[in-house]
Amino acid sequence: MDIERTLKRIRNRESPIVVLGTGYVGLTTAVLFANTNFNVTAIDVKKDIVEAINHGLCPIKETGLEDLLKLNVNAGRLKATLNATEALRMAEVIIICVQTPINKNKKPELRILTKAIDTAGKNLNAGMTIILSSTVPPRTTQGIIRPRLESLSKLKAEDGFCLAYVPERIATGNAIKEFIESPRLIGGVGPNSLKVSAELYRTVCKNVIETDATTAEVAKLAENTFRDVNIAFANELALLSEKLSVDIAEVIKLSNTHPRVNIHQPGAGVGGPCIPKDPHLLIYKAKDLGFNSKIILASRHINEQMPLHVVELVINSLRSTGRDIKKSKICVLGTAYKGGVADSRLTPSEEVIKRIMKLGIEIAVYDPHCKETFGAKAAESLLDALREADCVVIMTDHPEFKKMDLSKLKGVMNKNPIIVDGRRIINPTEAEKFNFTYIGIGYGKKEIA
Ligand code: SAJ
Repeated sequence: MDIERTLKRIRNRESPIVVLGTGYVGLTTAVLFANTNFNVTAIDVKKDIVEAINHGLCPIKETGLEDLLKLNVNAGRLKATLNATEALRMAEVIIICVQTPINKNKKPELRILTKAIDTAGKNLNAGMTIILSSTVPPRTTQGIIRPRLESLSKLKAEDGFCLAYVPERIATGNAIKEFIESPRLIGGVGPNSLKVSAELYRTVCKNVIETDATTAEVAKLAENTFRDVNIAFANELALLSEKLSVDIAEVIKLSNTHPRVNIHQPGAGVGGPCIPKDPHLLIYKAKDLGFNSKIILASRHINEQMPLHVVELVINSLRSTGRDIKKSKICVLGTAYKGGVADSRLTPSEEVIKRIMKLGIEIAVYDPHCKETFGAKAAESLLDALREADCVVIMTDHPEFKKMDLSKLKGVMNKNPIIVDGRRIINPTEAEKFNFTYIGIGYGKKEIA
């Protein structure tokens, strides 16, 4: 492989790029490489997504992405297709951005990835650069993907083609800025791959950090596992605060005044396509290597229990206000996994909604961003959801829920209404001023001084 020629073609934006997978990461990647003057083809298996992109429409909600997508489609730098083979024939760079979920046994489900690797491998020509951006268990790039590509293409990595693992860190709502400005890890399978893939990402990213593929895989998983463990600590502290009759919100605010303390936020659970799964990817196969996780799995367990704790708070609050559970009505606010997004993947709301329905309690669900209600009655509006409800359960910290007018809620809910605040976004004093029974995660009833 002529590395200098490859580098030159990248610098001149002459290398056609194919992005496999147009989900959240893939689409942001395709748009931003097109926006730096590469010719980019995005491949997906869904016709409606391909058609939307080619009409300048963005299939995902992300601030500023649709404008950039339209600009680059109209400029002829970006297009989408279902036909991978044709697009790959001309490609010099393939960036793989397919999802890598876990199955119900918490094991990685890599079939979608393997299919994408096989597509790339069967169309891999000498001189190509393959980038894996999907989150994978440690040693996947070197141990599974590299040999698979070499056997399918009859070429050797480093010599016939370059291969690198380049993890994504963007967070919804800030994707473009973070893609460009957040330090970018580049994990090459060898020096040639590292040099070429670092040069490729320097055309878009301001701060490129070079390492090897396996270190980059572990670093990416460690970032999200760090977050999961820290959220679990906040959740366990919240459960303790309820017993100690202190308010976790105040505890965290005060503890975090220490310059080197950053306790995260407790809540109704941890959802999304990444945080609940990445800790399992990180320790996957670790058992085979004689390693048994303690903190990582214990943290996952704590976070997975939080939705059950919310249901317990709901049931106890109905009982303690003298209600017949079977004759009560509950309103659940939020099915998206976090505030401001429409995505309900692995959302804690699912467990809460299904358990309430299983108890035979009437339930209405409302989310201004996400249409999913897991079989429960979908309310058309906030007030419609709250009408004649005995208890409102806040599961997602959407901005709309943070500024709810409690006097309006009081006006439509049943008398002696209850708020169960799963995201601690309502001020307890304010709620009690309107005679709500306020129950919050970690809100230990303070003893009268
Ligand atoms: N959550 C809490 N308490 C907190 C923070 C979050 O309960 O203090 C909950 C949220 O409500 C949500 C879940 O955790 O249900 C995940 O929230 P998140 O903000 O971590 O959301 P993600 O999954 O969209 O983004 C994470 C980010 N990783 C890190 O912040 C280390 C993002 O940078 C990654 O790109 C993304 O995972 C990913 O794709 O890996």
